[in-house]
Amino acid sequence: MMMLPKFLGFCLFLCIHIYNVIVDVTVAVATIDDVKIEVLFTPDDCVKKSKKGDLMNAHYDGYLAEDGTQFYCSRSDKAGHPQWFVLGVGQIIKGLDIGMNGMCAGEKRKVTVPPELAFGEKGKGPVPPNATLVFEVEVYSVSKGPRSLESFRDIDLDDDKVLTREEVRFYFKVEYERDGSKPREDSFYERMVNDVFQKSDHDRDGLITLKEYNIYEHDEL
Ligand SMILES: [Ca+2]
Ligand SMILES: [Ca+2]
Repeated sequence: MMMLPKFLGFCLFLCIHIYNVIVDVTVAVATIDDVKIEVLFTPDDCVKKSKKGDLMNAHYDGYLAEDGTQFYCSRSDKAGHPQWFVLGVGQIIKGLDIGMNGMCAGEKRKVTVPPELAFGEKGKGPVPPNATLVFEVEVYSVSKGPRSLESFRDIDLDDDKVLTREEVRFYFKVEYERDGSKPREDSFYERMVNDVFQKSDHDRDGLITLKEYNIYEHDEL
């Protein structure tokens, strides 16, 4: 006679489980098409366009679509420096990973992102639950990002399978100036290096191993 409640309990567990799976599927429905992209400005020379894995430098302002409240401004964050990030690998919210694809240096866009591709039903900090967000982004530079095995080998000058700050800095400098961009002051590259080590040197020993570096490739292996 005790079988029935047990069975019901199991069924309940199963039903909740199935419900969760269905909810998960529902949440994942938002797609690339749900990100609205408006190009506000395109420079004359707009040949080299961003793609997944590229290292980008950009300013972005974030607003709530509902009432236009500004919730983020990179110009007032971190002493106003534009943000460095690798595109398409989850360092920025999904909607921006999608909405900032195909941009060139100098380009400005307005990107509208549904909550599913931003902070979802929970929200985060000043962003309330289920909020559609509008970002105004301005890209300063697009360069080959430090993520492929090929670029690891390029960066690892002494071929010892770990990257030092000096190796990463040298790589950025060469990559950045390769396209004829004018040389920048050391602090410019220092910030890039800091950012990369912040995101990749997980054990904080001042070196990036192949394993730490490959975090960018996890979805391509
Ligand atoms: Ca090395
Ligand atoms: Ca390390």
